[in-house]
Amino acid sequence: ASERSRNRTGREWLDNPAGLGALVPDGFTLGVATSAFQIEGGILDDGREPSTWDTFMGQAGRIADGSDASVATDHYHRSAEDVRLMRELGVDSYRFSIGWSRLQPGGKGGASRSAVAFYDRLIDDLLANGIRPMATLFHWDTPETLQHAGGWLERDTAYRFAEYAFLAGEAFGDRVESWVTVNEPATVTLNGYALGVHAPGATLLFDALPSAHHQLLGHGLAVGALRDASVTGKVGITNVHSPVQPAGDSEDDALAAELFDIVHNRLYADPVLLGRYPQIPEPFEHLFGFFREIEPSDLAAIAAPLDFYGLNYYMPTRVAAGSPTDAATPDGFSSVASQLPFSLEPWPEYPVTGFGWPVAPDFLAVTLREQADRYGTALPPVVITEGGASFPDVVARDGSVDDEARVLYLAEHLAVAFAGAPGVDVRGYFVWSLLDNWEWAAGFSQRFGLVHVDFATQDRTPKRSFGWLQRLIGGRSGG
Ligand code: PSG
Repeated sequence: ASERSRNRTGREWLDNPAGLGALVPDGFTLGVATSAFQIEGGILDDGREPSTWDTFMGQAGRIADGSDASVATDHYHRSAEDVRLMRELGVDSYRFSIGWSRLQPGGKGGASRSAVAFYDRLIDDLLANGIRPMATLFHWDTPETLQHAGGWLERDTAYRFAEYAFLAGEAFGDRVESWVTVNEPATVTLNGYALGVHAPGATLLFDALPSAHHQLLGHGLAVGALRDASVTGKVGITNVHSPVQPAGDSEDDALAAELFDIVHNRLYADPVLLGRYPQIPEPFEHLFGFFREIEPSDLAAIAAPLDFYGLNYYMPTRVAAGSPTDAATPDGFSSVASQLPFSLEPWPEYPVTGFGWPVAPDFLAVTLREQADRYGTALPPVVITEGGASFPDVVARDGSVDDEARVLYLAEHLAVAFAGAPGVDVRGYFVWSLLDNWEWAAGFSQRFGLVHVDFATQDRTPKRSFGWLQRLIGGRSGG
């Protein structure tokens, strides 16, 4: 083992998952997560129309391995097999997303009957197998027709999104246990509109901020639309949180870290939970001019009461003042990243994933405490809606996939999730992901699954982590 991966606390659970299972709090939900565009394929089937990612993945140089998601894991034709895998795994819940341009092709009009039939079958199959459905409405697949009109830079997209949410609520609201309106608006704004490494590929830097506000407004209006559709399930949002640490002791590093914390974390959590945008430090105020255009009633809509707060945690971020010298971001090369007023620094003290992301379970505890400190009683019960890691897994000649590094990752993060933090009611953890899938700009080059997928044959092979989690779930007190 390398210097930085010695003494991993997860080692004590490697051969004793049931021992960790005994620490699962009563009522805690263990689940797995996926998203439509990353797994479904069938992008031209049954009247589905293109999303921004259909367009983006077809442009030269956008996807690391030159792949596209037209087949992905072929889940659109293999959902029954994938539900069987989840039943075998023993999870309580499955978080999937509804494809916007599949349910409502073109982003307008009524629901597609074949799409309703597909998600009906999936939901009914889950329920028949004792797995509670959690549905995400927007996991980045904006209908391309709406993008032609400006996409999330335009206020109108928020209203279109609420109409789509109502359709989904009407169709599935009697059976979905939990609804996530928007997944990671921060990533769409930063990667999609500011840096151009995700769809729609815009490089607007701070001029991307209206896309944040309009996604949040879409979230708030969608909460209302779901309630209007009389859904029986709980309603929440999912934000990705990365706790921020200044690289050094200087005043400039502290200020740069504060700015990054705002654009990555607070800009999305404060309005939802507190009904206001964060205070911007004076040197950066000029970058946030869009605030002056915000209608006051928007914030009331955005702060609609939630039944839970979805939190994705992957890693902390270390921030230094000054522009990055190369323009690589965690999600690819950006031509404009070198114009940012901060740079992201490495974490040499932690082991890293296939993406080079630090494996830092202690910072999951930090981010949970941060939510309690910042939001106090305004923080609803928290569901960790994603956590996981990519590694270059291979199927050995005997058919096994030994992803010990993923087992360690999960053991260490689950232990933190089970322990929780004062002032935070942690209700669940969803592993990203059930299957190796199409990892956005990384294509098929990063594998996050508990189940290995051979993308040529679509053969699914449960990895060591799958068997490990299965034994953890089986070893739960009362489970
Ligand atoms: C975004 C931001 C961070 C990590 C992952 C994402 N971060 O700041 O630590 S993307 C997120 C997404 C899902 C991806 C998965 C892995 O919701 O679709 O496949 O995580 O990248």
